[in-house]
Amino acid sequence: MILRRNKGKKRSDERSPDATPDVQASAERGEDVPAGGMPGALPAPAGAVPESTAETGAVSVARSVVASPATDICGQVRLVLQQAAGVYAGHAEAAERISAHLDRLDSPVRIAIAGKVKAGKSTLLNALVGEIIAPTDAGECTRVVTWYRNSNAPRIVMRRKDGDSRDLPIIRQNGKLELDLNGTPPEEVDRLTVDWPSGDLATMTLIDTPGIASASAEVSARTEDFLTPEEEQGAADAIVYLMRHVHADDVGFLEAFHAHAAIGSSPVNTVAVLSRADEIGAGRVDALQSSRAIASRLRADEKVRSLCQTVVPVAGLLAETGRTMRQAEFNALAQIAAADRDYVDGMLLSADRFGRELPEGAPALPPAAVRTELMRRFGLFGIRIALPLIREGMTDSTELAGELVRRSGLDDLREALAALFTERGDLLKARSALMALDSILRSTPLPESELLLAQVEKIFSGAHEFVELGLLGSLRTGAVSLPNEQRAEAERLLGGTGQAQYVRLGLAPTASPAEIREAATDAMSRWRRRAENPASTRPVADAARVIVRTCEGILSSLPQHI
Ligand SMILES: Nc1nc2c(ncn2[C@@H]2O[C@H](COP(=O)(O)OP(=O)(O)O)[C@@H](O)[C@H]2O)c(=O)[nH]1
Ligand SMILES: [Mg+2]
Repeated sequence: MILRRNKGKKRSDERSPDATPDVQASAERGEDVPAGGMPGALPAPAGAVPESTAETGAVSVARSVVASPATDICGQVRLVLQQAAGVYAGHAEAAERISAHLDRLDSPVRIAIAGKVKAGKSTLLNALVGEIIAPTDAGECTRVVTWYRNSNAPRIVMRRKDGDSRDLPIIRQNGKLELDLNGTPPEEVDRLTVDWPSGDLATMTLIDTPGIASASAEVSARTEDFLTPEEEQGAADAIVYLMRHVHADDVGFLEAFHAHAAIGSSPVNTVAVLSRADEIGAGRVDALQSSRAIASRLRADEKVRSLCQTVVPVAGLLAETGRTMRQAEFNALAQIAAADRDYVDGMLLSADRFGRELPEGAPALPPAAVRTELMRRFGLFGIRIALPLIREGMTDSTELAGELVRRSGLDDLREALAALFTERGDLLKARSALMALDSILRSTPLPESELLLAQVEKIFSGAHEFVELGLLGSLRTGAVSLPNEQRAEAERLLGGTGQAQYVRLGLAPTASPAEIREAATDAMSRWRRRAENPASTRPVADAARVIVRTCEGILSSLPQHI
């Protein structure tokens, strides 16, 4: 098996249609495993959204991770990295990269937020963290790749391209973290690292990127450099890709990502967000419903399916404001809600009108500057939904904030990230590390490299989690084709909508071990019949065998006496 990492080289032509199950089957037969079958090399997204949650785009939160026959993937990867560290001890650069990957195994999964300039990336990052720590809109810091990591104490470090690193001052104004490069031109900055105490960052490190195909070719190049790094330790384990309006070229970007094998981007580690969802239909109050319908169509689209695991609509601004709302903002909204309804409706025809100075004789309302700021924070849509809620009797700012977050779709995204990235974090980190090690072994060959390469390949093709991930990818890209209903079940069983056993088996979160056993036994016999059916094509039979093994894994994890 060959794990290539050729920057910019198209990979689609390298795929073998039945790659993953073949890998599994070949591995079982002890044969050499063919190229292209491993989850890392194959772009492959996971998980059709199950019927019940398809409307909201929610992916069930997985709470207990399925026990798999191949235990502790990180342990296996750590071992091979440690061996490699010994072998490469005399090669400073390689040794440093290996050591960085060893450290990475113990850190949270790294998720990059990518998409065009102004897609709403930084706003969404703030919404996910629940604090305004990423600069939005203009400003030089929005042009720099910035890492946000959980830490006990806040610290901001700027690493320059010339290797120099220095601390930057921590300035917070109006609840907002101000990033200031201290006069360093953004093009000379390699990255900023913001260490910030945050429960939300404890499970994932978020990486804000400047934007792809931006008006400025240079900013765009910086994002692409990040996403296709020469040094893999700079890479992310997973990507949230924001699409503001769905244009053909957005799909083009996703494809371009996947064409870069270096980034390790694949449908299994990419979630797409239909961002600024409130703007769909010019801020009408049913905007989010429309955005859900669009997301649902996108999820069903074969092309989109082959590029990402799911598509979630999110009104990022609403979410950011909901999570950081202040009492003063609620009070200002309450004053507007109490004023003459017709007059306020007239102001709400446009953002401009809402922020204008009022003529003589107008109702008593907050000053223009306050209204303009409300518009910036809530958007037309946010104000249009907040006012009726207050008029209907909402008096508590926390309650309003919660409602805005609920309507923003943020929870759906958080659930998707939990189910598909953080709960699968070890696997994604192990995948990143193996891909990086593979590249080091090939680019700096030593006498022992071959042996280490064989070990890397053995983990990729032998560890059931990787085989599952690879099969998920093949199902999403259509490399392995099943009838729709079977495909949805297969993806679910493989963890494509969440890792918990009940999610995989399509059961309720309250399912008892006995119910889990029954469902897993049923699924196992169904897929065993497919595996053994002479009418099944080879890829289908191989895929079915992988799923049977998944069911066996679930069953073997259950207490014996049930
Ligand atoms: N209406 C609306 N505006 C948004 C939303 N998300 C971001 N924006 C605005 O779009 C502009 C760019 O957002 P930003 O997060 O800086 O985009 P980035 O360049 O992708 O990081 C800012 O003025 C945001 O307030 C959203 O969900 N709805
Ligand atoms: Mg930004």
